[in-house]
Amino acid sequence: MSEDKDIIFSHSKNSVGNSHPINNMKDHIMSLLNDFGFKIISGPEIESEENNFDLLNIKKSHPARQMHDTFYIENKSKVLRTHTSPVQIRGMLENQPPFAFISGGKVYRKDDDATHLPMFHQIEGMLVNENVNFAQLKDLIYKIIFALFGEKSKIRFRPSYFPFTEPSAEVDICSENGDWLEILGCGVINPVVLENCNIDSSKFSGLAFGLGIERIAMLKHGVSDIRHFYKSNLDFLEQFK
Ligand code: 2NL
Repeated sequence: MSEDKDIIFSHSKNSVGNSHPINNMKDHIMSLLNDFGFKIISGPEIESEENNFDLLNIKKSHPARQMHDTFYIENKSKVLRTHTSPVQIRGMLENQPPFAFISGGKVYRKDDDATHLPMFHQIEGMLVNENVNFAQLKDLIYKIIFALFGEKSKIRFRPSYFPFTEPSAEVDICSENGDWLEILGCGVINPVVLENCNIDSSKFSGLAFGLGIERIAMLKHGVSDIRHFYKSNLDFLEQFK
């Protein structure tokens, strides 16, 4: 009995645990956005298809909805959320603009390789007001990236497509060796999504962005395989103390 105790406590003599690098990065980004004026909201990881897809203008035929991309549960009546957007949908359904919300947490997709995992973390932000436009979105994204990666960051906006924003862009930053690395997606909220959430799109417009926390942590810490974060290897994890 006393021997077991020694074994159990042997490696915690001089240290208590520390928080995980992904949670640290999440807290860091969330508090930065909170300082910018975004209010933190949260929601469940088990979601309806309506909140996760339909209200976001993701059509029934969209490839993301297929069985090999999304975890369907409870007789296919529910999904494990594939992004944090359904939390933003709940925020829109429960509030009248103006508002600015962020949500962050675990999301689930049927992926598994060096840069994708079946569970990863996202942060999403959304702002709805009168006369919101793409120029304000660009300004906000610059401020976020400057705060995260420094004022000297070189940034590029690339046109992209998401069903829930129009226009949409993906944003890259230039690495030290000159490669462009994607770090977030963003856009002006599609008026269809606002109307789906009972917001008058003739009066209000919005902007939104989403980013993957593991991806940012990999870029910032120079980690090339996302799976390192989840192997519980203390030699790896203790580097981020
Ligand atoms: C990405 C792209 C994005 C959003 C997320 C959003 C949420 C609502 C309405 C409109 Cl409720 N948009 N979120 C918008 C654009 C991009 O994420 O690549 N994330 C990793």
